[in-house]
Amino acid sequence: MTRPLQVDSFLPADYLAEALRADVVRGLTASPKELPPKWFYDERGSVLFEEITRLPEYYPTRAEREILRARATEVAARTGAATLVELGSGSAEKTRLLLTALTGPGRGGRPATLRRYLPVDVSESALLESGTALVQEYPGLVVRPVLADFTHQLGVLPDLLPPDGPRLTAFLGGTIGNLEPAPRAEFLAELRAATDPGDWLLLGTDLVKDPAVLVPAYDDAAGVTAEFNRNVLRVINRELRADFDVDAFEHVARWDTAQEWIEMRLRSTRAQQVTIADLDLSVTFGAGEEMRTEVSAKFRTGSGPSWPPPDSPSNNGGPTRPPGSLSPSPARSEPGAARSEPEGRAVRPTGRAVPARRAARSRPRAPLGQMPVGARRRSRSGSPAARPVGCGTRNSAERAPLVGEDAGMPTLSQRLVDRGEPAVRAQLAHPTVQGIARGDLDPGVFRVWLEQDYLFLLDYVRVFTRLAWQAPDQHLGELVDLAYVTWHDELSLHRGMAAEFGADLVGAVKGPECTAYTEFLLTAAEEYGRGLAALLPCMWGYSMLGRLLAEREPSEPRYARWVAAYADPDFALLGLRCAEMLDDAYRSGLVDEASATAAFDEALKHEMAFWDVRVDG
Ligand code: AVJ
Repeated sequence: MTRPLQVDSFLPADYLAEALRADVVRGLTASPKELPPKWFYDERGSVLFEEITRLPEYYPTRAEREILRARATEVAARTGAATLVELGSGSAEKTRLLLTALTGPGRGGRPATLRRYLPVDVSESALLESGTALVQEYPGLVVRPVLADFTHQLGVLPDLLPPDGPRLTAFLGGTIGNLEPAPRAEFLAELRAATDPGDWLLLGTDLVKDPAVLVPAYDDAAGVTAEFNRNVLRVINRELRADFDVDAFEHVARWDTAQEWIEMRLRSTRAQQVTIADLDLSVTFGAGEEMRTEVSAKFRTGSGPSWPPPDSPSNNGGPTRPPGSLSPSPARSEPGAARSEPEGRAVRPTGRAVPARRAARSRPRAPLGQMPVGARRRSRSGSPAARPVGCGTRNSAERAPLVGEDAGMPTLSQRLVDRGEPAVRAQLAHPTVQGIARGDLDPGVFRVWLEQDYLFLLDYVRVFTRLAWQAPDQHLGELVDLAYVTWHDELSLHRGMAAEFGADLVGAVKGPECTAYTEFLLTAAEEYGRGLAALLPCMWGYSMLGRLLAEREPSEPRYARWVAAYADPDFALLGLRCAEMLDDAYRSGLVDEASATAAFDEALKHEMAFWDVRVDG
């Protein structure tokens, strides 16, 4: 069981060293100067990138994980893949979502289809590390790591694959956005040549959206991306004995409206000369001279507007939706937002020396879709992500719609959310909410709220299960998951806080407000569509309230933690999932607008009243 992993290597011994030399000579003698992004990822760069994926501004990783999580089962069912090839597998963290779906029992207990997994990467250490873990986690799965540069060596793959069933090639993380149009076309042509009829491609890409969301994702407030950008200079200093003064370069991130890509650059803060000893090369930088280090292209779907519609006169306008809306304001940075991505422990950059091999880790990371805004439930394992492009599933921009389907027509959930926004804002005026914001709320009042909300949540979980019972097949898993996530994560939040506030969760008895709300919800949930509409005020409303409160930066630590939990983008994602199911239900005629609106409105009233909770008698 513990036989060592065999890595198939297709990289000539000095491949990476030679590639780095060639790229640096070419890039630094070009005008304007440029360096390819693949050299960011030595060990320190990889850690910095991991940190980027947890930044509040960097939505792509969370979005992609969320999508993968929601759709992996569907991908497994549609492709029936016998082999999963992953290009630029890196730590293969999100891959587990696919592996689990492809190896677990399928719908109706159909047998698992996946027999082997071929991660392809230029980092042997990354291949060994993740491969070894996967062998343990997925007994019976053949893991066959391939050390190769997928931008030039896709031709080696067909020989490694016995023709025993369809192959799924996954290229996630939005890494394809690093390729400019010409090399991108070449890469896709190579990929096509290495693909047989009946094979599948799962491509994760980020979509064009409001630059007010895009730019901060590449220019975060904490300066992590700036450090990541400058890291390429450290790599060259170390690997090629150069003398870049790293601190004399500033990070620049720009949205190129015409190309629809983000450009990262390093700007020389003064005139300076740099010597690269191993290349016998000396180059000068003028004061203010900029060198491009990365493009990250964003895409549009063929079938619908993402942001803004392709024929829109301007790419620079503000968000198209009002501030309370569910979708496009996504990553508007949420001050108190906790970075909860349970799968990634917080790792600090170590600055440890890096084995040369690792120097060029081409990781697939990233993006996809838009980060929603607005939900109450926390996701158990952060969120997955990637969007099948070749799979014929609807793609995220089409779903993203909460922004608006069919030429800008808002969806039902969007109409509801727009309509409900004032009522959520009105909650800010409630004395209890004010007390949370100011930090001087009587802990006794909060304790009662906590006990009541705990009792509320128990029934809330039952609402999800009641909806799951009626759900169309494609949403059954989603609703079971929402039930579980609420039961597991949110109730643990309450249990943790109960200890701090001396609340008695077990002995508490429902008060009238709580009873009225839960009775209403449980009744509404007897009808699938109505039930989903009734859930929205709680899921989306709490997320919005959390974000509004986070902006006020509550000072009392216990309240601040509570606020951060609800302001967390992961809660927002759960609300988005609920909204999508509602929209599906509406489209398929399971609910009409009038009854959804009535249920939504009534739930909103209960939300406000819930701030008055007290115990009977
Ligand atoms: C890993 C290339 C997809 O373009 O978003 C993150 C890299 N650069 N922040 C991206 C990146 C700056 C990332 N990719």
